[in-house]
Amino acid sequence: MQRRIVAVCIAFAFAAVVTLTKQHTQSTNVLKRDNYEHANYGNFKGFFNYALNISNRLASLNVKNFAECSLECIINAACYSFNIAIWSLKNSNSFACHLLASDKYNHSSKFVPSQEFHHYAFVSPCESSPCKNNGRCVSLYKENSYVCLCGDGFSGIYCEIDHWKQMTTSPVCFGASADSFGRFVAPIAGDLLTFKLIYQNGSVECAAGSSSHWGCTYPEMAQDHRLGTIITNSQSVRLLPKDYYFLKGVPCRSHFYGLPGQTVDSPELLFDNFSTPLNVSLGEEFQIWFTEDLYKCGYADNGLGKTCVLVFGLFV
Ligand SMILES: [Ca+2]
Repeated sequence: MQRRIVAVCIAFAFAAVVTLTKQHTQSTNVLKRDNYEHANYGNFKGFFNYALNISNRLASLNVKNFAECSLECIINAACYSFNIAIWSLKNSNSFACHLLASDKYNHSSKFVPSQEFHHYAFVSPCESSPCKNNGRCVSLYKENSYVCLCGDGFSGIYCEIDHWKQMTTSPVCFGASADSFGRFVAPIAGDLLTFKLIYQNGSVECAAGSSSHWGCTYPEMAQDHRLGTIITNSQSVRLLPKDYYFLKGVPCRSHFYGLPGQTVDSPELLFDNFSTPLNVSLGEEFQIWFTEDLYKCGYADNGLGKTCVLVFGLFV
């Protein structure tokens, strides 16, 4: 007869560690799934009145209690967390139990307060937020370890190496009319992948009452092509974004563009990458323009407001 050993440890948030054990299994790891020995265990941490609302639900069960839901998760090789109902189902002593194929570290935006569920996840080394600079932490539960997936411009085991260089020591401002472009010069030489502008203050206006950090909120503008802030060289020739991102075929509005993940009021404006890195020399000038001002297209109704930014460059 096959023997199944199951141990469940629960570390409640804001409470002492509680252990529910049928037969306790000593290990430093938080999770073991062994189909050969049928020895399974997992250490869970509870997040009360929270739920992970992701669509890839492995199973929706009705269980008698927390322990049953946790055991179902442990023995399901694809399960890494679960939501369990706070209240029992109507006219029943059972609780809804949702087994999930991922965790809150991979879906932090879907981890939300809940009046209906508590959330439980395997105790993770990602809980201490080891990945810097918005790097994504991926738990390796069986190894009791993790890896950091770094965003553009960062590297290192903890994404601690920052390849972004600040190119301006004080804010640069640009407006939307009267040739009110901003100007900055490269403080170092090197091969540049792209720029990003960090919003400081102010706004630009593409029409009366339509102001924003980077673009145009005029209602008739296409929703996905509303950005109008561009980087040029010292001759006012556009460098970024590349042609690909601009609206095609509509006079004047074809000077506006869309970039994935960027909106007219993003706290920063991250441009696309140069097709090949741009070789920049020390002291080389660049300009920041509002598109209607540069191309003299639809600029007459623009206000005099200016957006002020700090400029960063991503060097190879
Ligand atoms: Ca305008």
